[in-house]
Amino acid sequence: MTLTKNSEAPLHTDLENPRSSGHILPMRTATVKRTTGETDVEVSLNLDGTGICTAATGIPFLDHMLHQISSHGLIDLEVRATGDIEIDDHHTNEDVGITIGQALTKALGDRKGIVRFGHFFAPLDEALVQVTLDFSGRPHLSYGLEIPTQRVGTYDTQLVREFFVAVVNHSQMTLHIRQLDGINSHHIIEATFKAFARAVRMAVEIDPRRASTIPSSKGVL
Ligand SMILES: [Mn+2]
Repeated sequence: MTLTKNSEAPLHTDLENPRSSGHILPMRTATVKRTTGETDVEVSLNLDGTGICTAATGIPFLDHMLHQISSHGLIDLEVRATGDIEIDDHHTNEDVGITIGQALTKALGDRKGIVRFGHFFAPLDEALVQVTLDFSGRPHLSYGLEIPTQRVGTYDTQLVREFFVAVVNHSQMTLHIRQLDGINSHHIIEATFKAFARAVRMAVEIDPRRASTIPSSKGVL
């Protein structure tokens, strides 16, 4: 469940790590707790992490996907949720998405210095999914997945869209998801989360040429 990696990692020099070149930047972390009549969710994340993940939402397939976000996004992510899964997974799935979106917003702060845009094509065997995103301040989702089965394990595949709607609305992200190929539902969804993770990683990187300005011609995101 929890992966740690550190002891063998080489030390970065100042030249290799833009976050340590010139000025010292704090780790971009956030913790958000959200409680409703339906769910209780706590998310902690570190955008400058190494992919350490604990995911315990009560929805095994969602946990598997959260591990993709962490591992491929190099985001340390801890998600704990209890919800009314005796009804179905809908509320818990959505509220995990909302809380992750809020944690992203909190960790990014004023979004100074970030690359802002991110994109990635992820293959997983026969599946190929493209994710393009922009931490624009304007929530928008274009969702182009055609998942062929109603369920993967016990997970309702309609909830993939619900998860990303929640993340988009609460991180104020513009997100386009395109499925270029794929037959197997598990592969299509997992390729989506991998592509999303890599696109987020690209977008939240600090651009050393941008220094600490806000990446918008309007001066605000
Ligand atoms: Mn898998």
